[in-house]
Amino acid sequence: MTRNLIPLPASVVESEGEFRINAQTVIAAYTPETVKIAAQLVELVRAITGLDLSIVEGDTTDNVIRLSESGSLDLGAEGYGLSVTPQHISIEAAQPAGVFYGVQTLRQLLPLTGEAVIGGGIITDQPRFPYRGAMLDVARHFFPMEVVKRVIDLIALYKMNKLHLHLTDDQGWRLEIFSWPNLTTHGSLTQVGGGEGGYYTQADYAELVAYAQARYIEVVPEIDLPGHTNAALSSYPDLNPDGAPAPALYTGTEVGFSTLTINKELTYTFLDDVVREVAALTPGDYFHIGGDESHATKPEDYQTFLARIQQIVKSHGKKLIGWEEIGQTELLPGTIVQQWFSDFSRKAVAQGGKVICSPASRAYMDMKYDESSPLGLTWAGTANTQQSYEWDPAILMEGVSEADIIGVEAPLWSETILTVKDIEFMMFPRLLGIAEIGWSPASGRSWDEYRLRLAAHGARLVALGVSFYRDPLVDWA
Ligand code: TNX
Repeated sequence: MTRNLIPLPASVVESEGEFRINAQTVIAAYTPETVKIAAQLVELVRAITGLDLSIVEGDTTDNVIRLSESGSLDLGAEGYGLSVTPQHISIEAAQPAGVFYGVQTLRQLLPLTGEAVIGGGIITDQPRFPYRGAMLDVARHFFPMEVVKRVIDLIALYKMNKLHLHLTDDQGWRLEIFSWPNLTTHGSLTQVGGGEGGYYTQADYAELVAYAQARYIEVVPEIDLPGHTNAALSSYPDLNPDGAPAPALYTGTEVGFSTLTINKELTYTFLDDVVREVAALTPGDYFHIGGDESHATKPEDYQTFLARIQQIVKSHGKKLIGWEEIGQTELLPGTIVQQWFSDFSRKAVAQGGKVICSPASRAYMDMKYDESSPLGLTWAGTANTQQSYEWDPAILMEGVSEADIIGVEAPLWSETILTVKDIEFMMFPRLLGIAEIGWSPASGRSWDEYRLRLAAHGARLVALGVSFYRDPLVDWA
């Protein structure tokens, strides 16, 4: 049954017999959500086998792929059971998300060519962590809608459920804000290296959110504050200290020079408007306020700022996420910090906070694989496929244990990333390892076993047209 699944399911028991998809096979689904997932499955099967399966809304017993939402399986909000016998394939889950993940597993069980035969067995699966994400920095270089959709398609296959979009930075503001239009009419006009930049209209962004939602992915918007704000400061002179001129747009890569004006009420009017508009576009729970590398903000101002922004985010009904630096301030209970380089997260945990793990030396998709990588940075070292796989969130920091951690995220900063091919080359295959760390049980995980599974899985990346890095540590089939 197992065909080198990534992420590895919690339990797989193989059995005799096999299911053969043929022209008479039907997909049975009973609820509006599972019918939508069934339609996605029809497309996948068509792409692989050329067969055009029909969907029946109701039961049938033979030659059927059954997708059912059932309360009887206690596998959490995202878990599923998948069984394969000669008569049927059955995917069962308490929630639609679980059905969706069962279908992602089924995709990987289908052979890439030839007859669509799937070996018998039972998979019982659920994720280790509820937050499994990737981040795309659309501020340093802007990426068009199709590129973001491609990233969504690819991360969904590996059961990731969050796409964090780094929407603003010194080099550009990438999301239309109706009440402050100059943020995009001016602030989006360039990017690192001086290219033309770009931005998403609110309609574009809503389309991305919906596209992600159909793949059970929540878009986590980040507005990076109070540093990393040159594009905003350049767009609105009044956001600068009184009398100070607005800075020019910035196309370099050095960071830590910009800050919002902390002791000015207009700053908070601005932020209330921005958070309100972004929150209104966000069906998910989270709002990321950045908070990293605010080297131009005085420490006492940083405290003041965090107190204000937490209230603003709360007033718009969202849960705040910030980069680990916010752990140095007084946090509201339930605040989430994103670890990247230090152990500031411990200070957040001591205040009742939770952690997303993105250790730069392991999980940053913009670190070079090794010195010879044509793209990427090395400030956190290099991270080959083994290094980005061989670590565990629960033993990352003293004083931060499994229960304090909501998950993992693989950020791709885009200072050196210009095209979709660049994105694919840096994310793949490392992202698969991060997805597995977020989903699969920690026990028994080993590089020696994973590298074989990954080697065989390479053909699937090829079939998907992914320009992945053929890391020489893996004996690609
Ligand atoms: C650090 S990680 C940053 C980003 C850069 C990145 C490059 C973090 C929270 N801040 O501004 O793009 O390094 O790797």
